[in-house]
Amino acid sequence: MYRRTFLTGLAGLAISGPAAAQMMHDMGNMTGHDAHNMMPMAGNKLVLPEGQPLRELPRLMNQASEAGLFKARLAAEPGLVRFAEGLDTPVLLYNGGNPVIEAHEGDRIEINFKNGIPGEPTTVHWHGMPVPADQDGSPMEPVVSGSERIYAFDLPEGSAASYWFHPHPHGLTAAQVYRGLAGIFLVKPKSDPIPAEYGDTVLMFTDLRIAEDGSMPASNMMDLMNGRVGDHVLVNGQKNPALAVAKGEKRRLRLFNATNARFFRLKFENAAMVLVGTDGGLIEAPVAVDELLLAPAERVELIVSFDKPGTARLTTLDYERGWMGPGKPEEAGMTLLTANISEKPAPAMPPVPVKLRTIESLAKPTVTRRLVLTESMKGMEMEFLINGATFDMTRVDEVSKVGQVELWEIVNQADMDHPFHVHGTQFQIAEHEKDGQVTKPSYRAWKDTVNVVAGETVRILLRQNLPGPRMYHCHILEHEDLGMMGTVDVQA
Ligand SMILES: [Cu+2]
Repeated sequence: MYRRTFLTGLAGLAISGPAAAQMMHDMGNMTGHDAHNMMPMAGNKLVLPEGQPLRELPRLMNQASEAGLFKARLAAEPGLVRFAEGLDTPVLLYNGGNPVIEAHEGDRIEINFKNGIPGEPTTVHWHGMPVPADQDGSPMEPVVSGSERIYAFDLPEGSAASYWFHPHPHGLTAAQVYRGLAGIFLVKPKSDPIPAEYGDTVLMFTDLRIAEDGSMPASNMMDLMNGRVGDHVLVNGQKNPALAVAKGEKRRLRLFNATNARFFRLKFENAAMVLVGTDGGLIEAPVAVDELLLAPAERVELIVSFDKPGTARLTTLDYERGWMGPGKPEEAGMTLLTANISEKPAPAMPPVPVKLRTIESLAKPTVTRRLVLTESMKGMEMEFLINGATFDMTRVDEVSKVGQVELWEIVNQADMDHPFHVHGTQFQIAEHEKDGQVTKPSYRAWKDTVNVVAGETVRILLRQNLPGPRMYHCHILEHEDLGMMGTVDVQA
């Protein structure tokens, strides 16, 4: 699409589909105060407390007594959270928070889920996990308000990784996620090559927009275009929390981008980062990194060495992701986490292992698919398209076969970056191509989400091991709700 054409049409912009219905509903209920929030307002932010000790997210307790079984109840419900002094913010939570599920390779999982969200369907999508299609919480399997269902699946060998879970009801995903619904799913291996001395710390990034009265403003037109970006990035629900470490300590940190649309280009000042894992678990060998980009829905595992006493800040750098229209949020200069490093040295720590695991090389693909991402104006409506179409639950876009290795070419012909996610499996990036330049990744990794930069083509290799319909979509959740999603039917 042409940005200039689009901007001249902005004042009369309308957006179609369920998200639009929600938006029109919200706009109809607008007060003067809400209208004030139509554009992101710098200098109008609530002050949130910073520097409090980093808290751990609550664990979902296993109620099963047999070995190899993880059984629990999970409910999505309204709740209140106090982000700012004296103000309660109405949110949606899983069991009153953002829980961490921890299980092991080989385990059987049985989650009895209840949708306690008044008047809205929801699902629980197990993002990145190799679960059967009918257990994956896709938009085709809505759980209506007030009802329950069981999600049951087995965790295969080799599936150890940092996954997460979130709602996926079509047209309502973005709002249910920014209102608070997300959790972490850690699958641990039988034996872990990362030394236990490093600990294992979850850092879940969310993005909060909060009005002066403590409420969360409804999304506006800019949010639907660019994805909703908040005023405050939170880590485990806290703004810039503090992590206490000793000089010489190494920590295993798992970073989760659970925001709707925030791209994090991250740097750790005064500490050394080594990448050891991606969306689908450990990579083959550690890779030292100065900075990294974490697009919406992506995860990384890092070993961070705190060798100099003082403070080490996890900060953001500028990133150009193709913002449309006014109100581009500040990306650079945020401090997400502050590590306070003591003078007193830590007990000697084992070195980072040289070898982490072996990742199979996917065999020569027998099928190639081409998925072209575009943005366009249809009359006064903004559309986000894959191969010229928006999502239709009754349409099958691609037909695949269990066990077949495929090359997918994701061609971004839009003006914005779009983080591309495939359900049901992990993939490997074969190459990136932009302006005729081809670059191949320097290490092999399992991924379920890859950022496709504006104007870029990313080629991925993938294989589905389980049958059924699977979604692929942009993980800017507003784009997904507006239909930047398709279905591949994997046949047995
Ligand atoms: Cu997108």
